Amino acid sequence: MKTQVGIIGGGPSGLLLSQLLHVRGIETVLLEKHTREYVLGRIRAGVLEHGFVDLMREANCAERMDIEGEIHDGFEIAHDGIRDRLDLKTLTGGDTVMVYGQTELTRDLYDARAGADGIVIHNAMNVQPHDLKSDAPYLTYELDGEAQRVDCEFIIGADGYHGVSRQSIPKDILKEYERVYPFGWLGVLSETKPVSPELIYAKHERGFALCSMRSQVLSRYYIQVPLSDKVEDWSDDMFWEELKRRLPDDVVANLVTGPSVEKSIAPVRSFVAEPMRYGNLFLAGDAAHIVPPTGARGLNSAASDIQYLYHAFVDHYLNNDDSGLDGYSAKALARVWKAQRFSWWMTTLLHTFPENSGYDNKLQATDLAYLFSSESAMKSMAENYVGLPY
Ligand code: FAS
Ligand code: PHB
Repeated sequence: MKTQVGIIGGGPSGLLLSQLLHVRGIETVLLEKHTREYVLGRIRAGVLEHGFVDLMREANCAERMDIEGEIHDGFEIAHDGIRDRLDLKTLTGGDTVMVYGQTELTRDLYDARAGADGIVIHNAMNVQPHDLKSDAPYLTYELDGEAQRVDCEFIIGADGYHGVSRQSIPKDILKEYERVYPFGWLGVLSETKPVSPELIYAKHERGFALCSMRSQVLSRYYIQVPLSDKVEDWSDDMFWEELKRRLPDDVVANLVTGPSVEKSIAPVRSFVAEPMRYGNLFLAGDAAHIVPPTGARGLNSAASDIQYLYHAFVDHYLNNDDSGLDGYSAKALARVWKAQRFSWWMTTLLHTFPENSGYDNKLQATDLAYLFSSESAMKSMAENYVGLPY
């Protein structure tokens, strides 16, 4: 098989790029190791920057999102028994975020690829990129035990943190930066009415909590738990009781609990791999970077990589201009590191750190008090949360 751009990974990064390039007449083949159902079964992000929303519209994939997604003008931070609101729309001069689950946008992207007869190959096993430094790189994989090959001009590594593409960059060239946090996020999805119309991030001495949602009948809650915890340690009742301990009384009064339809513990870590290009291999999304979910930057950082790659390939194929491809790694990393910084700052602001000294805890409380005492500090948080310019 021959194509212009070979893509490894059928998560949001790979699918969004495949669909955007299709809209501009650029051919792709996408190889995904799991089934579509397996990919859609992973419960992940929930908050989209306005830039991501615009990309979904440019990919002709936003119809359901624009109907079912919810525009949020702000969110709250609960601390010391009270709730302070960050008015994103006012602080940024009109920018907002969209609450629409990653599962749903991935479903929309799969449907769009199928509707366009896009080549998305599931159960592609042992995908391997080859000849990355040549002008004729190619992918091999096995399908139903049969060896297959895709000849392409470029390869996109959109295969997530555990994928094969990052491993294909020589160790003496690849630099990796990492910070592992001493806790995880225990998340529960419940078919209940959200406790509040907007998200509530809670800072509490027992640990961080987050009240989020997927719709008006599907709520998403998280609590910070020790790294040693296992999901089987937590019954639904134990989860709800601990969440209540970390929320202000007036929030608890509105909390509707119910059986978990999904329950999992996500590790909290920061990771960046540089460079994001090696020959004709380009890394995008979680294949190149991971952030703590606190700042809702993970999926949104993937979107900015895709935006840069989309314009770079349009310029290459339609305008005979390679400046976007040549500048991709530096440009993408500049924004990736700003998302890393914001995610680290918001995680440090709101979580309990067992090894913190009394002085550290006073600084943390002061950081929060300063935030809500300063218009400039709130503007800074707001512009990062809605998404810095691409
Ligand atoms: P993905 O990991 O989503 O997709 C990569 C795809 O490549 C997968 O489908 C995988 O099966 C496939 N693949 C891997 N290796 C392959 C191979 N060798 N061959 C073929 N295919 C291969 N972000 C937020 O903003 N908010 C959140 O609350 C949040 N929660 C998260 C919870 C968890 C448990 C995780 C892991 C991530 C979370 N994230 C969150 C971040 C998440 O949303 C990612 O940013 C997003 O999935 C990135 O999308 P992709 O880059 O497409 O990577
Ligand atoms: C979610 O709804 O899953 C979510 C929302 C905001 C975050 C993290 C996760 O910062």
